[in-house]
Amino acid sequence: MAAPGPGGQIEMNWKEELFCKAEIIDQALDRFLPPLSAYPQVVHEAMRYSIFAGGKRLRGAFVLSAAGMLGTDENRVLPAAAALEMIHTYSLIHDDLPAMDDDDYRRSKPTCHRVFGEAVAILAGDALLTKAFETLCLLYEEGFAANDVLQVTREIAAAAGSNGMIGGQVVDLDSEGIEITGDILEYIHSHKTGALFTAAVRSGALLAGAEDEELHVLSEYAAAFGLAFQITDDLLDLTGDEKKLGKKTGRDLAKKKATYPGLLGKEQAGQLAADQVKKCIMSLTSFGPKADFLRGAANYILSRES
Ligand code: GRG
Repeated sequence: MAAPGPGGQIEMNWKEELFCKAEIIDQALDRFLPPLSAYPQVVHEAMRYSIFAGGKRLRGAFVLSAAGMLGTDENRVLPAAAALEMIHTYSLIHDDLPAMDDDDYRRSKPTCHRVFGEAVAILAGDALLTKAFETLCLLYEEGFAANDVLQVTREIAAAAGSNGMIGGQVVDLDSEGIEITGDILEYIHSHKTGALFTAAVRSGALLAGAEDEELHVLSEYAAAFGLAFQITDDLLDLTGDEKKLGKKTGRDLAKKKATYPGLLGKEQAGQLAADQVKKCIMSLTSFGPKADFLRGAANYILSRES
């Protein structure tokens, strides 16, 4: 592991905690997904290839952390954490397709369609999305009330759909090569990236029986986190290391995509990301040390390299 950066020991501890959560989520994904040997094998191979290609598991970790900090056993919310990671991976598989971003590498590996062909990649993405909702039903078997399982399922579906991530992706594609306003750019980022982060913290919190005020605070945290995360994603596309990122850089410029560095310049975009991180930290004050994992996640954004 690299030497501690500006965040020092705190950042190291946060990374270790993320690593532990990611391992538990990976084990759950392995249990919930059909085995490689299940017929028809090719689609299960493609689903597993992309899901186990080395994602950071931030969205799943947010579910665990939000539930854990409100007193619920993190293991009980694993179906929601796994479901969010399945939806996230489906979105990456589809985003990489020739009809969208047309990328050859993702998570340091050839993209799903480069290995399995476009048709299987589309179907593997579809299968991950539908498997996510089948997996969410397992929350009921974990003893959560049907009403809460329904509410979480509804919020995750909305976050993934045309008023959430897909909406953001559509406006993003529509905006290629044209000048757009800051409001439209914010719509793209908050829907394409922010919606799943918001659904992740809210799902964990809802299952843990959070009060309305707690849900409100966590939604504010996730919105600021999503924006800061996406701004640094845009900055990394300009200045990041392809090896560490595991994908090609310079894609936004080549595709004439609207980005914060494009709209504001690199320095101001970096400042906006830093402001959002401060907002994240401020929003968590009422939770005290219980929210240290979420605080660590916000601090990590500014030093992230992948
Ligand atoms: C195709 C339905 C559909 C949606 C695509 C999420 C998305 C919408 C496109 C991905 C494009 C992109 C690079 C968005 C930036 C933010 C983002 C989602 C980055 C990747 O998330 P990480 O860094 O990925 O958490 P890992 O690999 O660690 O899981």
